[in-house]
This record gives sequence, C-alpha cells and structure tokens, in this order.
Amino acid sequence: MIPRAWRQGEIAVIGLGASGRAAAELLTRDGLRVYASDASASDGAQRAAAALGRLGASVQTGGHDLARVARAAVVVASPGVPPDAAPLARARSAGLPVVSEIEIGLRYLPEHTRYIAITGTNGKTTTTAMVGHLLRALGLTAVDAGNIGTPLTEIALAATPPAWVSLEVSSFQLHDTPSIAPTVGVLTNLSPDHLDRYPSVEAYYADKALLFASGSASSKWVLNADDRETERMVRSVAAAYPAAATPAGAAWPLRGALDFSLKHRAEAYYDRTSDELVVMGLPLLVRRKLALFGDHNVANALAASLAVMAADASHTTPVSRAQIAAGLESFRALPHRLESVGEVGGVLWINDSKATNVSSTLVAIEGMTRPTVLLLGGRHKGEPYTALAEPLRRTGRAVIAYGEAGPIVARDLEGVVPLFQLGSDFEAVMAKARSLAQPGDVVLLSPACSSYDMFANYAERGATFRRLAMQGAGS
Ligand code: UMA
Repeated sequence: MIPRAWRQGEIAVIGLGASGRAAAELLTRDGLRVYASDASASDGAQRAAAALGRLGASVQTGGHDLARVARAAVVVASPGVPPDAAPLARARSAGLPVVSEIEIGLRYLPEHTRYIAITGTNGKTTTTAMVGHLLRALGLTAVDAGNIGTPLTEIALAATPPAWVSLEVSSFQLHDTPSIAPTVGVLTNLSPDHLDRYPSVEAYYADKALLFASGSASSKWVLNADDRETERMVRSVAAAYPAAATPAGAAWPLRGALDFSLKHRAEAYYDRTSDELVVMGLPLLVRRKLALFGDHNVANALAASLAVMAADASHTTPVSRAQIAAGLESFRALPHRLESVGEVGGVLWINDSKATNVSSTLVAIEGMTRPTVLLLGGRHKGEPYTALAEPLRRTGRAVIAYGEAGPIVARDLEGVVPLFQLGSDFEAVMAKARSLAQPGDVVLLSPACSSYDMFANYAERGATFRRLAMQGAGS
C-alpha cells in the first residue's frame, strides 16, 4: 500500500522510459499528484510526457527541476538512472525516500498475486521466461515482468492482475526495492558486470544480495550449487540476518534454500549418466528434449522447474510434474540469446547480442563446436577481455574488435587468434566477418559490451545482425 505521506505530497518520477511511464501512469490513475521528468527530449520521452500529461500528470522533458524534486514526498527512480544522477543525488541530500518502479508495482499488486523473483548475472531473462512458461503450462494465469521488458506497474494496473508474476529483477532494480519478498527467489549465478555503473564488484553484489533482505520464514530460495560467489553471498546474507539462518551443519546456511547443479546431486540436477534432469528426487525430462543450446540452459531449466515446484506444494503432484516437463519441452530460446539466425553458404550465423558482459560471452564461446569468427565490441563496461583467450585458442577462427571498446579488446586479445580492429560501422564489421568465415564456420555476435555506442539497445543490435547476416541468403 502507498503511505499516506506519499498521497499528501507530490511524487517525482525520474525518467520517462518504459518504467517511468508505467509508474507515473499507475500513480496518476490512482489520483496521486505526479511530476514526471526526463533529462532527454527524445521523441520517446516527449510521447510519454504527452500521454501522461493527458492523464493529468505534470510533465517535463529535456531536464529535471531539481528544486521541485527536492520538495517531493517520494522519488521514483527508473533503473537506468544512476544513483549519482543529479535528481537522485538531490533527493537523497534532501532526505527523501527514493524507490524503484518495482517497489511501486509491488505495493499495488493485489494480495492474491504471488511472484517468483529471478536475479543473477546471466541467465535471468531466460529463466524468467521459463518460469512464466511453466506456470502457464500448469494452467495458471502468469505473466513475465520486470527487467525482461514489461514494467511491474503495468501489470499492477491491469483490470485483472494475474495469479502469478515471474519477475526478473536487475541489480539496479533491487537497489531501491525494500519491499521485495518473493514466494520464491532465484539467484542464477554471480560474476562481475556493470562496472561502468558500480565502483566495485562488491557494490554490484551488494545490490544483488538485497533479493534476500525482506524474506520471511516461508520464503524459498533457489540457488546455484556450482557457483562459488553465490555460496559466498548466501553465507554473508545468513550472517547478516540471523533469523533467516539454519542450524550449523545444514547444507546451506539460509532457511528455505534449495539448490541446482550440473555437477552433482542436488534438489535439481543433471544426471549425465542417464542424460536426465532430476528435480526433487525424480527424473523430470531427458535433456535432448530441451530445445535449447548449451549446458547453461540446462542450469536455467533446472532452476526454473525447481522454482515452480517450490512455489506451491500442488505443483509437485505427478500430473503437475508431467505438465512442467511438457512446458520445458515446448520452451524455445528467446531472441538475441544464442539465437541461430540461419546458415548461408555453409556458415552459421548466431545472434547472442544479449551477451553484454564477459562471462556471458565466455559461455557462448565455450559452447561453440565449429571454428568461430567472433564479433566483440561496443561500449566498454570495465571488465578485461583476457578471460576469453583460452576458449578462443580452441575454437576461434578470428576476432573482429569494433566500436568504442575495439582498442581495449585488441590490446587484451592481441596474438591469441587473428584479430581485426574496425571502427563503428556495423556493415563493415559484417562484411569483414563474411570475408573471414569459411564453409563450416560460425559467425558469432557475442559482444561482451553494451550496444549504446552504436545502437539504441541490444535488441536493435541483434536485429541489425540478423538482417545483414541474411542479406546473403538465397543470392
Ligand atoms: N534518464 C533521465 N535522467 C537521468 C538518466 C536517464 O531522465 O539522469 C532517462 C533517459 O533519458 C531515458 C530514461 O531515463 O528516457 C530511461 O530509463 P531506463 O534506462 O531505466 O529505461 P526503461 O525504458 O525504463 O527500461 C528499464 C530497464 N532498463 C535498464 O535497466 C537500463 C529495462 O531493462 C527493463 O526492461 C524496463 O525498465 C522494464 O522493467 C533493460 C536492461 O538493459 C532490458 N537492463 C539491464 C540488463 O539487463 O543488463 C539491467
């Protein structure tokens, strides 16, 4: 629920992207006074401002009125607005509460709507989509929301909110969401990311740990038993919240913890001998029935099925297990995540534009079984690329280093495989890839960088790759 103090004052919504627009709409429709502003005067921001203005919100594009923000009752931050951005810094120095759009969404969700929250460095979007798909396979009303694309406030605004939400939460969103208390929380894995925004890896992990901060005695946590950083985090969380800790000697120091593993027996694990995914003590599905590429997707499938079964005891009956298995079988890879675009002249083009950090690109290269021309670059996010050298020595045909990060990529991977440094012309990058790839090769866009130096977002980058890759088809 919304505190009375927020109702009495003005609510400042910072950013008019998807989150800000949806949050401002929800609050305005509920009769609250809203001042929504965006630093940019882009077409998108102006369209959002016009729509909100018609609903009765006070709007501004091309800047924020900082004095007005400082007088607000509460400030709602869009996840992409860094905490040190002027309006948020001003709000904090004025002692105002700063909350995320997800926090607003959670406060408005009806009590009967339950949610499974998924975070982690990699695999969280696929796992979120799988969780939603499995809940629907069980015949439940469920929507996918949060970082995956649809703001939670948009779901909360719906005339009939669903029974379940599969909610992807990024570290940016967790930063200002004190109410998060999911029925099941999933942590897929942890590795360095977003070092362009955080001063250190520890600061990034600290935001991820907020997933656990408001858990209750009945919360369930799905954790990656193969990931050292996850284990370390769970230990520190249990130490910080003694009420949530288990007695000494338990497998995990946190109450309600369930684990998944690709390496050994766990509540959900992959049995390599029988080639089966085993969940809660029983075989669920033969791996080859999963239409997804790579071991990391087996891990995502284990995490998703475990989360759905942990969410409600009724999801573990034989009938439900069969529905979950069928759901896993019918799930298809999301666009831009190791998406096979097509084969032209014996060369397979794979779009992994969503790989915006080094660990994600590492998983992609490790999964390649054919000589690979790797497109690496974009806006540098602070991590070194040297970790890619070893798998590249095995399958790399060549690396094309491009965009703002090109010189750093070239410095880090010099001498590992043939490396070509290009500028920021993506058509030239694709032409070079075409000239280097031989029949039987793969051209892999797995850039380990964000796209913002050359594209609006990773989806536009992936779509451009797809279009240019297929230009040669049929000719
Ligand atoms: N802005 C200001 N003032 C500032 C800085 C920015 O007004 O000081 C404005 C920008 O001009 C822009 C708006 O803020 O108009 C953008 O806000 P935003 O970046 O939060 O974008 P949204 O459209 O609201 O999208 C966000 C998430 N984006 C980010 O976290 C960067 C989306 O995740 C998410 O799908 C959406 O909310 C709905 O929940 C995208 C993402 O890239 C996919 N996430 C990162 C990732 O997955 O790695 C975390």
